Amino acid sequence: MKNITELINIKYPIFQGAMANVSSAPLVAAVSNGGGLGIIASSGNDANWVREQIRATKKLTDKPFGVNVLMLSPHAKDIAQVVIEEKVNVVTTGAGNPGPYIPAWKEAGIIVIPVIPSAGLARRMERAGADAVIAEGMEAGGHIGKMTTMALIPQVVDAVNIPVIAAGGIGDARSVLAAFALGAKGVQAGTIFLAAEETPIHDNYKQMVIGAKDTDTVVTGSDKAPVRIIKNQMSVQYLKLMNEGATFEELEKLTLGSLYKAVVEGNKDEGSFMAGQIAGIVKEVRPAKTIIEEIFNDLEKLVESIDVLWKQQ
Ligand code: TUI
Repeated sequence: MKNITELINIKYPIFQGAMANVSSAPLVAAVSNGGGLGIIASSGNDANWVREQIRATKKLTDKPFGVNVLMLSPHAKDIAQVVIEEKVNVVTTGAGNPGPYIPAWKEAGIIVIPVIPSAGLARRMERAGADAVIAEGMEAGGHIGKMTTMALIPQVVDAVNIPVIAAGGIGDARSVLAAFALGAKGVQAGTIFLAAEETPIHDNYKQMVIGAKDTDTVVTGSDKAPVRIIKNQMSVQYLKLMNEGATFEELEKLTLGSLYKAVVEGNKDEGSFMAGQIAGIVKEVRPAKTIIEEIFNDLEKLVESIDVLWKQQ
């Protein structure tokens, strides 16, 4: 099995998770220039927007980068075509089954890496021709599955013969080493890049992440589409209404435009600040390259210290 850095031609086995309305050209290029794999989040944007972001990213980096196609999006089919036309290196997918698109992407020479929340879907993706899978635990921010990273990764690793990338709760060298111990060949991290210097979002969003402690995220949304966000006035109100049996429409009113309010307006009370449970370890705004290099510099020391600890048991 080829390792992930060779497969994609990147320096470090770390992907920047696609974050809706957050991971556009400036962050994506900074991560790829820093030795990881930057990934454009197409989220709900149309195919033209994605094409512009691909072209803008290419102006900022000559390194490989990816595009995430959200299966829930009404523009998924058009975006699936744009990534072929623009010769994107890597496509990741989220929130659904990309099976029907995989043959055309493979035909175009694209490396295809779906995000999956279970071993069953990982197996289906392997059969459909995926090059690797990203197994995402429910510690992650945004739309999540039901399994924890700790339980999900080894079961996905046992289920498939393609490389598994671990996502959900990845914050520093400790979680990267843990992911490798569980059998992952690489990691994907979103939350730690929210506070990257190059991330083009309102500073209040970065401060919300920096200010969050371990227990400060909550899961909103329906059972079918649970979404992890940082606790604030909006999330408290949302969960209160949900517990009182509010209708889908009433809840929808509260969340309408809430991601825009977070990312663009920095509205701390009404915004939907998607972030993972690892937000508590983010302490300052730093360049993406520094965030990546610190993880992989610390990794070697950590392996040695764990070896010593283990032998003392
Ligand atoms: O996609 C994500 N995270 C996201 S997408 C997003 S945009 C959004 N905003 C509000 C509501 C809903 C979406 C924000 N965060 N992560 C990857 C991920 N994929 N997590 C879970 C899944 C997933 C779920 C079901 C992947 C495949 C799947 O397949 C079901 C099936 O069998 O078809």
